[in-house]
Amino acid sequence: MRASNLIIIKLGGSVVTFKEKPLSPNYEGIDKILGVLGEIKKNFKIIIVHGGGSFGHYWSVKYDMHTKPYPYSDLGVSVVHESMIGLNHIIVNKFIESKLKPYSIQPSAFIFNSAADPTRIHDILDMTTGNDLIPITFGDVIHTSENNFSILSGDTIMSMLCTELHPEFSIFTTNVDGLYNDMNKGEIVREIRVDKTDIKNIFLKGEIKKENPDSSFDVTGGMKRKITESIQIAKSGTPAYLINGFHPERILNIIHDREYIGTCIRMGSGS
Ligand code: IP8
Repeated sequence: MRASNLIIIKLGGSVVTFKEKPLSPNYEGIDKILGVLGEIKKNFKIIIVHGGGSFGHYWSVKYDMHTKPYPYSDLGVSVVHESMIGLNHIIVNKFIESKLKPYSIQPSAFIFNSAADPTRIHDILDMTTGNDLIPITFGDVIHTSENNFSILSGDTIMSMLCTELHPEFSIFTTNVDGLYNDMNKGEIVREIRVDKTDIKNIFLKGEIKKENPDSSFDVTGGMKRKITESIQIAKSGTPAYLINGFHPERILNIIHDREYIGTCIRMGSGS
């Protein structure tokens, strides 16, 4: 069943940090998003997921850690995890300054052995219902099994939350306007309708002709992962929007059913 007044928003690492500059939060980027959350909160319960940007990704590259479960360096696990807690701390404090009421949740509180626990996920939703809180979770390094760890993308957490909670909207913010059909012309794909096919077919249909921009250090798969996870979300009935987080008024346009710049991946075939 669709949670009609729930919105789940991913704050991309390229919005909340300067992705190419190690360990540098983008306070202006965070502030911009905060500027619209108060307005969204009037009509919606909100859950936030944020990415690793120049915190988690920077250290993951340094310690050669990836999404594949593996017995990575213990020190690497400590450092990557701590860097994500540090970034989360910065973001959560910015929320508090803005009088929003964040509640930080480490992914290990609801994800075990690479799978999300539905009861704990509904617990997170309850937090937005009974209280006036905004749960905030984040991409992280997480224990899988038998001393193996893996880097878990906030994009994957988005799909874990959305496929369980069925929000009305799921929004991925990045530093670009959406998915490009042709980067040279700057053309944005406005809508992708997901039928029973998988991502390969979407690429084959020629809807996305050129590589979309990715950062030089991104261990979780950049735009490609966003598309894969968005397709899962769309298949579960929630439209997934890929928009530019530096223009967060576009989120307001989406929820108020106005024209917006961005890409929507949604259920259904045809256009
Ligand atoms: O930026 C990555 O999360 P993402 C988290 O959402 C780490 O893919 C630890 C690199």
